[in-house]
Amino acid sequence: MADTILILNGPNLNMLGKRQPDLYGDETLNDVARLCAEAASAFDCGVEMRQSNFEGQLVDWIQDARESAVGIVINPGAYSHTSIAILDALHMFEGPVVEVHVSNIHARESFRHHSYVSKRADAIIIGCGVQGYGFAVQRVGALLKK
Ligand code: CA2
Repeated sequence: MADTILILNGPNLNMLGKRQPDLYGDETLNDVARLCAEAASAFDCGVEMRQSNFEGQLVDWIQDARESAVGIVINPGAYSHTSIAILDALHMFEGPVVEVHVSNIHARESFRHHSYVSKRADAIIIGCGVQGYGFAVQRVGALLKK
């Protein structure tokens, strides 16, 4: 079975493509899943796409990834700016972790400028729209040296 990259999405990202297209674009999470699968196929990996509005669920999935995934691409949404629990879970994951933000968080409110997750991320992709997920998957591939 192909190695799996876990693509994790935090709160409200299920609304991608359905609201605020000026800020987040018009592509849905399903479109993002297709984009990521295409990027991962270039280095013989598959992807598993997940989204939750619940912090503990995201923590559980990150813990599970220790057994089931070779890398993680994560857009923690608003939990980026608040969640030490997600940071702690990512510290227990040994593979590459790439953080994605669809919007340019540094051009937005000051409370979005800091991300706890960035402390663990091997790379951070910000403000590239949903295309950033594809870049993130490519970077995971490079870090896996595939
Ligand atoms: O820019 C990003 O990707 C964010 O992680 C998105 C989060 C926000 O809290 C972060 O500061 C930056 C919000 C996700 C909300 O997603 C929506 C998508 C479409 C419509 C409404 C919300």
